[in-house]
Amino acid sequence: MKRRNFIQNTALGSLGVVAGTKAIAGTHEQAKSSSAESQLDKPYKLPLVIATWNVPNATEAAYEVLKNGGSSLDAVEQGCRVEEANAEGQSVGIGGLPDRDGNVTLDACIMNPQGDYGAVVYLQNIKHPISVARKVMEETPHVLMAGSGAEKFAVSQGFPRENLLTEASEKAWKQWLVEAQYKPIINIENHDTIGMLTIDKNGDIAGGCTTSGLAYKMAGRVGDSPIIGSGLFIDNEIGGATATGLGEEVLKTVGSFLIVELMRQGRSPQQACEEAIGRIVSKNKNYKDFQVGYIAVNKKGEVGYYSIHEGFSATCYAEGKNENFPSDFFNKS
Ligand code: SD4
Repeated sequence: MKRRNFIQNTALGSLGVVAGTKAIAGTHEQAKSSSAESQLDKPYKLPLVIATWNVPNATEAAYEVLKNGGSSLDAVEQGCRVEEANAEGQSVGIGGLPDRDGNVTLDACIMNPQGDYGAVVYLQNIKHPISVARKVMEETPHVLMAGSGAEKFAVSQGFPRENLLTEASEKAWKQWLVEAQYKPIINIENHDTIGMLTIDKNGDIAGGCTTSGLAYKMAGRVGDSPIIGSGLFIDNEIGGATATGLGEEVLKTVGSFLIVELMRQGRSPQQACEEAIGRIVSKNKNYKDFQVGYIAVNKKGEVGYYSIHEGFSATCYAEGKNENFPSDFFNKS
């Protein structure tokens, strides 16, 4: 099933797929579904790729690199590039929905097993921010570059400038302008960010996160996706985590760093994702109005995924199988 259809078919508010694990501010009450159990309670054999949402082409591209003995860093870059190049995906790369002034602005970051980080924010006219983020990490003395400076740097590294506003996204923006109300239809329009975690056969972990951010955001707005510790965090001794959803809430709780630190203290990836979602829920009376989803892996090849609302999923390619799993979620009411 295509990602958007999957998201629409499991729209926010409908009930049921799984019996849940409730986690608020650190308390856990385990009651997992059978589908969650079969995937969440055993470590996968390495190599392994896991990504947010239903992105089989992206996980396949990443797994291909790992299968051929490539590094987790190369794998995550290649995987993320697949979604960036997909003009139909309206939250990543080309075809991303613009800000309210009509600019497509992209955010991305990448981390390698050595703990190095590179990121770009508010990048325009360049289709592959994940690769520019890698160049920032590898070719500059900096870790984070923004706007026109990042664009100039990308061009100097050989990235072509191109128009990222597709006809479909321009049409959607013009329609939005009629009322110009900023009310993101959470879980449908704004949650195709790809966050990906890869572990190579030696157990070395890398991660990437790339997005066009929230549709019709204010010009200049940057979300969690390119920010270390929020949209993504890797500690090769422990594991990694990445986020999708309302970036403002992920930023306020430094979600991906939190998950890795919880795993360091002994939580499984699943428990850590649930606790990080619990942290957001416990701090927001209006948690029913927005979605956040996390995925995580640990060094053993165990995975976890969890969200506030139904509709989130994770794609996992391991042991020769490329599968999409609906995520368990907090809001069962
Ligand atoms: C952001 N977290 O910019 C991103 C949005 C997202 O799919 O996940 N979009 O807040």
